[in-house]
Amino acid sequence: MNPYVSSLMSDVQAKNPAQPEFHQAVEEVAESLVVVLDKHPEYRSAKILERIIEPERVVMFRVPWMDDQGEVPITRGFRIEVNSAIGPYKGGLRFHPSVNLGILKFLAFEQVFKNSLTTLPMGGGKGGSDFDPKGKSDLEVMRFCQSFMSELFRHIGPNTDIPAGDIGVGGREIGFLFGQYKRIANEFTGVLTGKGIHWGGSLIRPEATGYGAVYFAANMLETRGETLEGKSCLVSGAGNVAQFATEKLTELGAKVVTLSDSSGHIYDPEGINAEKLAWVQALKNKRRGRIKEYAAEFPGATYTEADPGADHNPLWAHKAECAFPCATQNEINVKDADNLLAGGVYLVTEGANMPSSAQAVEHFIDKNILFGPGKAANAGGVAVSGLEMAQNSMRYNWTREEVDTRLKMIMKDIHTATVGAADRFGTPNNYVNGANIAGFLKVADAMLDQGVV
Ligand code: NDP
Ligand code: 2IT
Repeated sequence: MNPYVSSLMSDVQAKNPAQPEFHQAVEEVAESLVVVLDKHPEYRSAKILERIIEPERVVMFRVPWMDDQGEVPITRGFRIEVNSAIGPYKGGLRFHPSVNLGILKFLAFEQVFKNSLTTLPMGGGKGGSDFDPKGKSDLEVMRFCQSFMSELFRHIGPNTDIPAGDIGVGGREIGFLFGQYKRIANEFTGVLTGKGIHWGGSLIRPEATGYGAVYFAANMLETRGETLEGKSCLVSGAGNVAQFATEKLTELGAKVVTLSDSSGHIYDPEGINAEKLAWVQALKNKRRGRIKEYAAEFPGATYTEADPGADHNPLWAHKAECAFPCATQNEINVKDADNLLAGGVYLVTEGANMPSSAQAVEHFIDKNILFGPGKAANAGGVAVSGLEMAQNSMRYNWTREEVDTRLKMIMKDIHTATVGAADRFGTPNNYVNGANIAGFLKVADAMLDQGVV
């Protein structure tokens, strides 16, 4: 390891114990930036990276609520406001039992670079709770959201910090959160994104992360004179990002053969066409069922139960050309990376945040495959959140086509900036370095301009 990174990481680990995902995210960025900091001693002496690593503010609070049995579960709420150099804090809320300080700090840290790449004026933040929406009634989810917002509201605002969705937070949760914010603040503002279409939401926001990841993949393939048409694709997850990645891939002539949830994955060699996807969307978004049911519904498809003790995920062992991890962090370990490469995959586009372990990323880069890291490839979601904020400020709505055209342009700009920075700093085709460097430079220059704050 580079001596600067090694000393930085000892400090980060000492100051932030038991936060492995945060350490992983910081180390990757620091490794990419060594060459930049060598060329620009002004960033090093102003401690720009060290300052970005230390969140501007961390809020942690109690969220008591009452379940349908009259019990009072105590859950924990968080909002991590990492950096506001180029705009108000912006980033999603995650409701999942695995949520803790370290996971949200990694997500908020990544968000700073991602938001910078979008070309829009947004700083970085993230929040959430260890509340598990799975198996809860709508009323339980509403009571939880109201309690959560009763504290969160004092830390956010349309010019301060604008949360949105992430794992476990979709249209239903954003609705309950917005209702409570509006009631407390007595203001109808664009304080959250991912809102309903008739109350301030933007067209294409639900689709944006998945669509954007596919546009990014198409841009990557274009550098090799190829398109997605006819390509066989592995997609993980079955939530927001996975659903709309599948929709766009199918529309562009690719064949998606897998989907998953935390219980297991389905493999459909015929491909998950529009009609089957509509069934999955009803299953997941309305009935809130499990992906296992797909195999019973569609003959020819198989279901494989997840084995938490296994050293690899069999989803990544199917033969294909492209892979779109769209579930969660570290879902591709080094064995999975080997399986992907052995199965013929030469494009990995991360719809999820940090779905590939550090070692898996190393394998992809070593083999010189097209590897699109999440902070570039999945930035379409937050980009359209930025467009939702713009529309809210104008009190006007763009059409579906207008938003989609802007999303395509933004993904293209992110691709160009990423490839350009990788080239300029001596690691051509390395999208990891390119995204980290391009995302960093804009924030770093803004921080230099704004003095020691
Ligand atoms: P959803 O809650 O809609 O879906 C998440 C999916 O991933 C579900 O199928 C879920 O299965 C699965 N999953 C979640 N946690 C795990 C786990 N620990 N192990 C295995 N499977 C898991 O979330 P999104 O689709 O919104 O988010 C997916 C990923 O994309 C996350 O990494 C998120 O941070 C990232 N992302 C999301 C954006 C957005 O706009 N929504 C924007 C950019 C990135 P199950 O139902 O069993 O839990
Ligand atoms: O990880 C992410 O970029 C998101 N969950 C979306 C954030 C947003 O503010 O739209």
